Amino acid sequence: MASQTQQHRSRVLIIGAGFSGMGMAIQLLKAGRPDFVILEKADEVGGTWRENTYPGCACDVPSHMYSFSFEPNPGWSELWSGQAEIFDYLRGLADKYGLRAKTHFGRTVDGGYWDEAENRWHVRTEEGDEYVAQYLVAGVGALHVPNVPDLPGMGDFGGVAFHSARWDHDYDLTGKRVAVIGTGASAVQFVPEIVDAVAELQLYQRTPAWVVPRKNLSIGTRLRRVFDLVPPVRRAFRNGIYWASESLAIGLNGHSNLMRPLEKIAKKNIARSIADPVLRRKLTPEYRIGCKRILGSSDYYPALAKPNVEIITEGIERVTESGIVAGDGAVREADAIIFATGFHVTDGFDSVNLAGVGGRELVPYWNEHGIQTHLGITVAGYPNAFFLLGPNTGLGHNSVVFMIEQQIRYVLAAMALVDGSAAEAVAVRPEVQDRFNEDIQAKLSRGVWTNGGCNSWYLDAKGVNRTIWPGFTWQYWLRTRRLAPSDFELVGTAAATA
Ligand code: N01
Repeated sequence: MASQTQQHRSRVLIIGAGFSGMGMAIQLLKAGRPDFVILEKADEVGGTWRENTYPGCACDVPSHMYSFSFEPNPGWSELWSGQAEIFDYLRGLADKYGLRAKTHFGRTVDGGYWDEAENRWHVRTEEGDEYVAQYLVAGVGALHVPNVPDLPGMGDFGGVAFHSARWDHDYDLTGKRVAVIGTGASAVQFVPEIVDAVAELQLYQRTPAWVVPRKNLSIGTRLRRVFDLVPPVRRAFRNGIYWASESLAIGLNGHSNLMRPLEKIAKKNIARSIADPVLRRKLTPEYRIGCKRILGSSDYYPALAKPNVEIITEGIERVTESGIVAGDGAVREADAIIFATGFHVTDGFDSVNLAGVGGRELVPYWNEHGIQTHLGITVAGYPNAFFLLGPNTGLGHNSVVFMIEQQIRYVLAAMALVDGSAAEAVAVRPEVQDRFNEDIQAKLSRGVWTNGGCNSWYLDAKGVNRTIWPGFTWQYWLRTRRLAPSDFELVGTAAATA
């Protein structure tokens, strides 16, 4: 129920209580800046790890790396932990730092504007509240608006249908004929989990994924004790994972021939499980590995080889009341349709449609001119507004939590710059932002994400890569390590015009 309209004021307003927002909140507390509010649309913290609960959901980045360096968890039970354990980690952080008391749950941000007279952000929520803050930090994530394709006839379907990020746990798949649409990271994880329960699994594949073998490793209690008691060992373990992951960036960044051995390994992964040469060909991608996210599973192809599985590559013509008609006219009855069709990536920013200086709205401007930021963190014309895991800071090879940490440090440095001046705000200079974008787009044009011969969510509708950081993560660390005051204009005092 909508609460009474209220105005809330704080120094900092954080949007989202996932990894980004919580990390920012913790570092604000550590920096002695407790005057902040977190807005969260749901009723619990955790972001993507609260929303994605499909069977087999796990992170494909090792947990010792996919966690905050300042909040290690020596107790991870597996190398690649499952959703429940990551969600527990995040909830534990909320408890430890008292973040729930600072979070306004059930608040969906509807947009906001920069008040140039007051030098404050005003943010509206769908529930009718208004939040006013000097600093705005958006940690909304890129992968949270489910993409459910508008298939002809979908409205007629009489069965159950849901998206992988909205898994219907009340619906028992046992003995059902289940159509799965999509073969990305989500499908590769849940298909092996449901295959034995369902009567039929009809897998609609538009483009095959590169899937390298990967068996999870459980971390035994003895090793966990060592990690707990001897932090340098845990740190060495984490560093090992970090540098091993970084080595992948050499191939992804333009030396794609270096990725050939990985393609061979992935092809062997198919060959080991799939005897039928026609099916093998269907499952073998024709684009370069790394162009789409590289997936890891030793269970996926064995699942596809089961007799109750059919892989349909002829596309989808329409949905009927009782099933799906494929592109070749074949009709398959289905009790349920599961969309593993990913997310509307750039729409994720719609919730932060901010009107900056001169009332310019960010989302229409980006739609017209393309998404541009400085370092994925700040945007010219939007004083004191910061993104965490913003455009062009996603990764195809390492932990985004590492990126978030660098961004948080940068945001704190921007706040310190304001504190050390007579100004109320800072805004990145347009020419600095332009230079940054020219530089990364030039680098991206050499990388496999842009010219690897595939279409992926890394690219926008015009084929421009607005998602991936083209480089090593240590290069990002280097670029964000120190904020250059000369990159920013001071806003809100005589100093701004001096
Ligand atoms: O989504 P995706 P996802 N008709 O966009 C197909 C992270 N993640 O949820 O390739 C038919 O990758 C689409 O086909 P095509 C990770 O960053 C991480 O699986 O576009 N098919 C594709 O096969 C990941 O990259 C983890 O031709 C349609 C699939 O649906 C990101 O989230 C786990 C279609 C979508 O794949 C997204 O992964 C899960 C249509 N109209 C997610 N539209 C781990 O850490 C789309 N498709 C392990």
